[in-house]
Amino acid sequence: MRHSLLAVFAAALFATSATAQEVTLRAVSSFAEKTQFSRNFERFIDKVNADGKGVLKINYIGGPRAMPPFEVGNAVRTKVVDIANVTGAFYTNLMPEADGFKLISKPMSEQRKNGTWAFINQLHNQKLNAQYLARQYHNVPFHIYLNKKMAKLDFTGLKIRVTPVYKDIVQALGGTTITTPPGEVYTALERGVVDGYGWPVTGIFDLGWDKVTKFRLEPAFYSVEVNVLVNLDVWKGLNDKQRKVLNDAALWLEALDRENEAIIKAERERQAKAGIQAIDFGAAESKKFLQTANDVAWASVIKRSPETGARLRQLSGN
Ligand code: 173
Repeated sequence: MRHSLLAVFAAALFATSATAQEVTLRAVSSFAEKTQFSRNFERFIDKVNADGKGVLKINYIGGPRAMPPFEVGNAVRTKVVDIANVTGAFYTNLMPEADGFKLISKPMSEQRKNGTWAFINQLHNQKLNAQYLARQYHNVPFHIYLNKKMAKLDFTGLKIRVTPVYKDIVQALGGTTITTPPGEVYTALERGVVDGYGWPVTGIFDLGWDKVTKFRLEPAFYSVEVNVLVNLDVWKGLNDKQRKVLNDAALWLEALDRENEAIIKAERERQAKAGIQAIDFGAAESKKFLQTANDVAWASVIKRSPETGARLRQLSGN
């Protein structure tokens, strides 16, 4: 497995310099191929390859079968890959502030105008040796899914699969957390290693999790962020025409977020049809939950990154 992988990357390296004018970028996604949070990135690749004919091409190596999700950020930093589709939650080891991106839910059109994009791009330049090309899914929230019914909004006695996205709120409400990449969620549920998991409102059918999920806890919280990152040396080595192909496709990709409202509505209906019941403790409890979720997440970000975390909070308006 390791050897064949190395061969793929080595072959791709040679391909980069194959033609004088056209540049080929090697891409990976931190989510499984053809699933919810890879799909738009794959559309982006198709668009780049159509619009960039003779100028720039993306060679999609694949998802977690090609590279473990929690290694993707570092692979961009070290130029093991040139471009990647990855959530900040998977590279908080390199950039603690990335845990705060889930708290920024303004549309990207606004973030590009009010300095948020520029600030986050600077963080990526400095800490990840990367260009922050695009952010997707600002209007898709997360949930905690459960297999045990709760009597009140309290995770005491429950083991919940998390990433950094959900860790603080689950612990704040008494739960035990187990961090895993998405590829291990099904087995953990099936074997009863966990009683529930954090995940966005969309995408649970992709890997068959509906078969091992009984409840969806309300309310929805935070904001999904899946970013397209380009290694900074690669970015600087591109000419204006090549960068324009990527930048134009990035804006197009961000605008796909307009589709999310309808996708979320359909997904909630599909969950109901699959027998997944909503657990809802009402408006007052939900409000308290959202306040706690917001407070513990900012406290955690600002504790680890006092200055940059505070600046992020200011830009977020939350
Ligand atoms: O739950 C996760 O793996 C996670 O953190 C995430 C982040 C963005 C989109 C989907 C999942």
